[in-house]
Amino acid sequence: MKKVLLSVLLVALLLTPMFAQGEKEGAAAAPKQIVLRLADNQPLGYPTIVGDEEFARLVGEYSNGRIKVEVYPQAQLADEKSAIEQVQFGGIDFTRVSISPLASFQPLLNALQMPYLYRDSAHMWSVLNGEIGQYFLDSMTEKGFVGLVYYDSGARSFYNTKKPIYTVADMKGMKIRVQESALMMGLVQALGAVPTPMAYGDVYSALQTGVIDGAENNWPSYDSSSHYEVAKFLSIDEHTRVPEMIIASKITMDKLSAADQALIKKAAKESQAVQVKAWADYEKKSEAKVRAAGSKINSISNQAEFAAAMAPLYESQLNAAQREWVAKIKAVK
Ligand code: GTR
Repeated sequence: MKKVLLSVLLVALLLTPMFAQGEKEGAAAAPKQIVLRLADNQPLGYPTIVGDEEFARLVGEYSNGRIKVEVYPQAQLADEKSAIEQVQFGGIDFTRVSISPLASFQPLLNALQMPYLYRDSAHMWSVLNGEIGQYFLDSMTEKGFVGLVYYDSGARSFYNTKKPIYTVADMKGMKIRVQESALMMGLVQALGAVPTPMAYGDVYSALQTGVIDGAENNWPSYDSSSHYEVAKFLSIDEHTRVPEMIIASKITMDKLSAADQALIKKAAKESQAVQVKAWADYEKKSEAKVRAAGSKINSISNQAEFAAAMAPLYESQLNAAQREWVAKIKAVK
């Protein structure tokens, strides 16, 4: 009996390392988790963040939790321009940005954000979600990015600390903050005002201390940045619809399998519906909030006057190829 027990023990002892070995091999074969970072300069709850989070959720779902996208809001990783630079050299995997600063990296994009280009939001979405939009997403590859999806960003108007703007003459000499974009500088100059390019996060104090007189943005940003607290005059001229985009680093994407690249692209495209819905809701809430807070809001007297003042930008800021794209965009029904 003793002998039998001893041999059982011996066999068990001999087998133990094999099992251990087997377990280890099993663990090594399990798919490794991939963690990717996404930078956004807007705060939690803002519609672009709602979109980013939906994108992250879908990537998690389609990869069965194998790929995790971490969303970093409020410029925690970098301000908008540096986030784009870091995505270009692979330091950050994704960023959601306005195409204004992105056009410094891919100038073709200016054709998508010219003043008074789109008849309305429906026209813009037909362009962006059609062949033209896809061409521009694909054009990001030659600059080291992968263009994934467009997000809504409404229309931009001017606001300032001094007075309501009714006519182009009212803009004369006003110091207006713009995004880091040659086109936006030109646009403000075309109105006789003085453009000051500046990172988004610095605008509040620049308005407060009088370094600038005003800025321009959409309803949700005017609200969430608290600019409405210091720049009480909002004059609705809706000079541009500037789409936003999630871009991926080409360096990151090239390291992934074709299947993983495809699921990331699919997740990004599908997140758009949630972002657009969040945009519409937030826009209404922001308008109600800033009105209740005492912002003085007016419409400019004549949009055609503003459009005429900005019309020369279609010559001075665009090359022949971009002008051809503008013609194609205008022809979209
Ligand atoms: C917002 C946009 C930001 C940033 C900002 C700005 O509408 O969502 O990404 O571009 O405008 O004016 O800097």
